Amino acid sequence: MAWQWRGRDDGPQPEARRWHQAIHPWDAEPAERQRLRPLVVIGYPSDAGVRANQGRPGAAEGPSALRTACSNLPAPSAFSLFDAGDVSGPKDDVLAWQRSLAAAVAAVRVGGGMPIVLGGGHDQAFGHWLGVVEAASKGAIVGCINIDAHVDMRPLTRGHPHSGSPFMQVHSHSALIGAPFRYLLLGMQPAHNTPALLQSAAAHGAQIVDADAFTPSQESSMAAIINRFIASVDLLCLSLDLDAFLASSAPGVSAPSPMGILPDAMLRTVLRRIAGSGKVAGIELAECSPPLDIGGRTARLGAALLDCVVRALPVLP
Ligand SMILES: [Mn+2]
Repeated sequence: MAWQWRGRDDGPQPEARRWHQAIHPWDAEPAERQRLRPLVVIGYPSDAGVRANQGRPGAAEGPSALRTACSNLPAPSAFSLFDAGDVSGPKDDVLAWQRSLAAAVAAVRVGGGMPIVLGGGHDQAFGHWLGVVEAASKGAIVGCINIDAHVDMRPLTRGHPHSGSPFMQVHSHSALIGAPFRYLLLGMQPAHNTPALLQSAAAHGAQIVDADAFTPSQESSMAAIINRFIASVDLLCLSLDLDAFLASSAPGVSAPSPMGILPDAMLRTVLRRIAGSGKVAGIELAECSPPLDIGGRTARLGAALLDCVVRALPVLP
């Protein structure tokens, strides 16, 4: 993978630096890692799961567009930045891609870093979660908060995972290892999920909050739901599916949401509440599809979401 980080250069002083000036390969010298908590980018350049879910392809190009969009973000002063490169897998073998991502995420966790997965089809969410579980101490409860228009708990297709099934895989694997299933979905669009899918997800233990809750009058009940969920887990994977957002803000996704949530102050409050909990063990941006984007705005939204989350992360792990 060629180095993709380049952008505007306002000089080397710390307060003028941008991501592209601060970021290093993850195999850089360990001394640099120890000074500040490392945030480590991992690319998941696959739309195999999207194609298997009959979606519009293009998310394989997501990681490079997101790196470009993040290049000019102001560099955080409280964290060091690294790029561990892209994971890979056989073209259509979604499970192999997920396993490859899990190994990369686990390696970053073991190395003391916070993985930031740039995707890629939302099937990545299972690999992300699995990697955090594999690196966590035995018995740790690893929950998922997913901001998404869709429940993403469809059954597998003849045993094969796809971009609509990652949290069903999290459920199955949790049962396999005897761990409780903790999944909170925020931003669900009733128009994009049948009652059967919603009932099935709820019966499996998913907590579902629909998009209408993203309004100031619901802020305190939303805060209570999020706080209660966070109290029920030891660690959290934060999944941000760009198709949760209003299609004019995020046209570059397989399945745009004409009535999606706004990337407004309410959303930022929710992101800060989650990130500020101190339990976030991994962050992912999913479904960025550059061939379907308009002027790069979806990738730029992804970068802005990441900036908001990173600013709210506690400095100490
Ligand atoms: Mn999704």
